[in-house]
Amino acid sequence: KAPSKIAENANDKNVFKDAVIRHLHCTLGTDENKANNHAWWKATCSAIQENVLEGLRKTQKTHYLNDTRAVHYLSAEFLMGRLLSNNMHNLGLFNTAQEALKELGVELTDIMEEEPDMALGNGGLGRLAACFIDSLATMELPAIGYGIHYEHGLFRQEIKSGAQIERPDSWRDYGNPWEICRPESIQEVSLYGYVETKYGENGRIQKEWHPGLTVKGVPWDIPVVGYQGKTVNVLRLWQSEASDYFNWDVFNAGGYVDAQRENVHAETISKVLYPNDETEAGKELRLIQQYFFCSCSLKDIIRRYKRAHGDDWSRFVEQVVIQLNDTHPAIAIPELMRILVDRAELDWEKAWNISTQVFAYTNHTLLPEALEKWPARMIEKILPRHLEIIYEINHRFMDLVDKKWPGDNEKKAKLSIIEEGSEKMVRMGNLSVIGSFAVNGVAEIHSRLVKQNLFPEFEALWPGKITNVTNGITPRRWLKACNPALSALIDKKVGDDWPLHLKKLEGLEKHANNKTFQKQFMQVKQANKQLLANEIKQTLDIDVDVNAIFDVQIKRLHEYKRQHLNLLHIMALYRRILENPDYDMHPRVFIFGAKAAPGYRLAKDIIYAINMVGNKINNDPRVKNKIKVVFLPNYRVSLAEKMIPASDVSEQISTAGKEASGTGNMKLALNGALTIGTLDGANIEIAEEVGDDNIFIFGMTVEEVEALKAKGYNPHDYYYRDAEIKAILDWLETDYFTPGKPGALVSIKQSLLEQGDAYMVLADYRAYSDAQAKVDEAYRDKERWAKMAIINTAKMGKFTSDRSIQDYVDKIWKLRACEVK
Ligand code: DL6
Repeated sequence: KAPSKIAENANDKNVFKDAVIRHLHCTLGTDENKANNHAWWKATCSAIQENVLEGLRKTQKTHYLNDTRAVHYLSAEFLMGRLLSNNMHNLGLFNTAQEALKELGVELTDIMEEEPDMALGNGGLGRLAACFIDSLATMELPAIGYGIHYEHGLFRQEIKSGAQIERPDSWRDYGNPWEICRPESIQEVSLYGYVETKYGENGRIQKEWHPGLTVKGVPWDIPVVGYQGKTVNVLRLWQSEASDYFNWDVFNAGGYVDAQRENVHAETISKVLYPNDETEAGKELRLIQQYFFCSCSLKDIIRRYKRAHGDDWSRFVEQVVIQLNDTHPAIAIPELMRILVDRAELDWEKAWNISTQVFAYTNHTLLPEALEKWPARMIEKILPRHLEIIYEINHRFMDLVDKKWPGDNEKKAKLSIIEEGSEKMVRMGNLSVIGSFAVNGVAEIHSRLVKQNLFPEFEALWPGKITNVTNGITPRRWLKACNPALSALIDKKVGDDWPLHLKKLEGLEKHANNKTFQKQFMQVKQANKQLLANEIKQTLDIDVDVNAIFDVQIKRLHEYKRQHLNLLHIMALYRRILENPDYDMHPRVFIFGAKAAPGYRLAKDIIYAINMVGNKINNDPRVKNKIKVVFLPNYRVSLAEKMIPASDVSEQISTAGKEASGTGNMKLALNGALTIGTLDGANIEIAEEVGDDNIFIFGMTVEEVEALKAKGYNPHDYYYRDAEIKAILDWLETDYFTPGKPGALVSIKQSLLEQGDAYMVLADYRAYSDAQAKVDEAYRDKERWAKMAIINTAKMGKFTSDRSIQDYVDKIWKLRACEVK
């Protein structure tokens, strides 16, 4: 008898129980008595996956039969986190699963903890990609995500004696029940070698690339289940392997050991995610990674196109749009040109015409150190034909620039893809703008700065090409799944379809003054705080009071994000308490989560400082628990899901003009945390939505930052003028927080004084401290705070990633939904 389908019996606990038991027996070869939590988790995933795969099959068939136009989202990072809870919620099976497992003596929340995070990304950029593919599936848009199947995702962070230690992340060691290997779709990728110039018929110059190495790209598919489970799209991640051909050749020649070495070389490509957020590494392997996944993905896209359209390229631009998630996949532009010109033998103009109607590029940062540039000689070594193509693209583009600004060599130098200097560099940002039909920033202010400061000449050349799509987050993961208690309360007030129509949350606004609702809302917050307090106790053995303000800063550690501004203020509060034991403040728990890039010295020093200062404060009886400082190690998606619902205050304190958008700001506000933030990134749009009374904005604006810089910023002015700043910075030089190790925290002071305080921490310090005093005052008025928190949740409708995706569809992709029956 065929087993019953869970999804067709969504409320039938027995069907669910049967499926889980069947997988315990038949997939895992164990039984109910022997199974541990890990086995139960895997069996539950496998039971769910049956339904997921059914949806996937139907979706793929429907898309094929309808010959749909699709978006191909190329991203070096997809920060997916865990999938079980999300998939159950999206399939509407969560409650049934929970009850069914309970009857089997298993706690769903316990087995969910068995799932390793898929941490195939660094931070905002990778998590955005994950939210976007959730929305694409939910909105029934034909889409495929393409990325890299890293064997090791972002490192696991341990804290030893206050300092960050990096450990490998081995997320697949015990298997991943969600992914499917597709050997039938393996692609070959070429590297190194040389280019031969030939003369074909009619004197046509032909280029033939003779590669020095060929590797295999093996696709692993992760199904992406849309909310309510109708469309199931795919995230296709490429894993590198030695090509069979090469291996056998060397092997037959007696070179067994050499063959193994080549194996290792090929497999290294997808071995590990580069852990640098917002810095361009310039390493050969990273360029190879980028090319590897772009080449595999393009070949896959073309294979699919050809299945329906043969060798007729005329409909390619109707069927295919490729979104480049930052410049990491920019090498796809010359790769498509190579395929069209060298392989398909199209004229350059025809090929360029196709190419420039297919690609669109998202910029995620203005930080100079994050704008990718590759040494031309490195590209020449790894991808000799691509460098020729890049030169040709540039040559033709320079002609265009000359037409627009005749004889203006300065313009040419600025716009050129090639940066001349002691070492010729290829600017991937310029290549991306030139090779795309649309370019977007990720928040209003960021897109404005992209136009005004980063690419003003491109804007003059192609007015309208640069546009804005403000980021968003999926409310399925970031409210429904991670905050079940608040979700249930919201359901009662505005109905249960807000996960699809987030603007419906506005219906909460009319209850913001209602005492009963305020109480219920804050009770949920309190309960979530208790869960986080338990986690803190278990992880760090620190007791925190849930009546204190939970003040949370969670994001990558970077000077521009200014975790050290937060730290200076914590030290100031501590000092005020030491000077005045009756110092009046509402108790606060400052909670941090942050990974530093392993080579980023100062970022690691800031983590160390937070831990050492925290350790001192947490154990000083004079503080009387008014302040606690908690650094939760190994910040990741699954930890964020516990921290965000429990937060009262959301720290979004970057230097204005530096944070492109931020998305943590949206997640925290959606869960009823109040933002203390600068007028930066999406904070500005959050402030517009919630109103000035429901957010704590402080500090310099972008214009003020620019003016101060132009005038000449001298951090010493603030150091000598503000006694508190001086005292705190001087404190860092002593061994007060690091007994026996004077100077262990001095690098922070040095960066803020001698090294010039690049992110103007001291200039914003006083405004920040004043804003924090307002937070303190507001929290003491319970009703006022509850009302503000409710309004924050109510006004987050704009920030659903469904809206972002709709903006991409309308402004850029011109896609149509395809209903899967
Ligand atoms: O757009 C997603 C995310 C933004 O929310 C952050 O503000 C921004 O810092 C981040 N950018 C990067 C840049 N990486 N590179 N290149 O992660 O993107």
